[in-house]
Amino acid sequence: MTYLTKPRLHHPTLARNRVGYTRRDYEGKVSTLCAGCGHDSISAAIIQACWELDIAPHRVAKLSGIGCSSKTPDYFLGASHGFNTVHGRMPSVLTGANLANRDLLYLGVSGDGDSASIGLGQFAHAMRRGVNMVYIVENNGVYGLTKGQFSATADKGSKSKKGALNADSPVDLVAMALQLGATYIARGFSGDKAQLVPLIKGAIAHRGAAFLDIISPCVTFNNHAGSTRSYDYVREHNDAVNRIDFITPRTEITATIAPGETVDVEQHDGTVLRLRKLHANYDPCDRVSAMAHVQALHAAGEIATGLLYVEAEAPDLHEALNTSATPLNALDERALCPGSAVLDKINAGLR
Ligand SMILES: Cc1ncc(C[n+]2csc(CCOP(=O)(O)OP(=O)(O)O)c2C)c(N)n1
Ligand code: SF4
Ligand SMILES: [Mg+2]
Repeated sequence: MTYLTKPRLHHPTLARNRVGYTRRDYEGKVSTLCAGCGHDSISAAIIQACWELDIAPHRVAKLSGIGCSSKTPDYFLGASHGFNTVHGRMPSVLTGANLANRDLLYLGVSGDGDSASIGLGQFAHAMRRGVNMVYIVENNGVYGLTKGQFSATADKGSKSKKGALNADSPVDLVAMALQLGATYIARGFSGDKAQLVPLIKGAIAHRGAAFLDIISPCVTFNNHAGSTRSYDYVREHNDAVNRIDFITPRTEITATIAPGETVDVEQHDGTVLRLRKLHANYDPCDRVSAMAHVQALHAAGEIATGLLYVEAEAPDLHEALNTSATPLNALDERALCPGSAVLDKINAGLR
């Protein structure tokens, strides 16, 4: 096993963002994934989004499960907190960390095997609880790390590299996230960075459960004719419902756009998601019609991408549980252990 590190020196004139970091400060170790793997493009998009949003790397916690996709947090944000959990258990570890300290940005990175098979229950409960997080599934339709078995998201009728037919119906994580109550739901493609970076930025700015299903071809085991997750297939069937521009309060707006062509959705922090409509009747604020539209496109063999649903002013889990606004590690002993009189009161309230 090799652990390659990148040279620390960089050109002194590299641009710095508002918190003083260069783009290189958001990188991680050298990737050990196959050359051309879609997952590496997603890492690059995460790096770009965090650098452009001026997020200090030490304010981010990256969590993942097991798989090629779950290895990727090692390849970006090398100065952030990280936790590589066991297979399919990222969502519960992320939930616990978030409850202990709500001040960090929680970035969960998973695969279609990690989230749609062994971790399906964990995925579902993190969505329905509204955990404030960005949950990314790098979806290639196979278990890449264990040599290319069909995953639960593989389309019925699609073929493996050796020609075997997948007879099972797919788990559509976007449809599940819609049904379960996630409040920011998008689908992107690792091969379309111009679409992907603003989708990630919008998810970071969102408060609540943000889910990104990113089609990410596995060049080694699932990039052949007969696969519905190959670069060629996704390019030919990518049907974007909208194009998103992410606008911070300080962004200078230069383009003039005719009314009716765009919808602006303002999020709780003042950022605006400007959506240029590509499907005239698509309403990303209507959960039920979004579900019908996405499934109709899937039935027609198309892959709906773009910002599929957003509820801009969503409550998150902390609000529902009325938890302490101060991270647990910043509470003093008196607050953490307020004495037997308080305990007696709690016990009395439970009788
Ligand atoms: C408890 C457990 N069961 C099975 C495995 C074997 N295993 C490792 S990765 C993986 C699937 C990974 O697929 P996915 O999440 O889609 O990631 P990819 O490699 O495709 O990015 C499996 C089944 C494991 N590591 N742990
Ligand atoms: S096996 Fe597939 S998913 Fe894993 S690194 Fe290689 S191309 Fe990527
Ligand atoms: Mg996979």
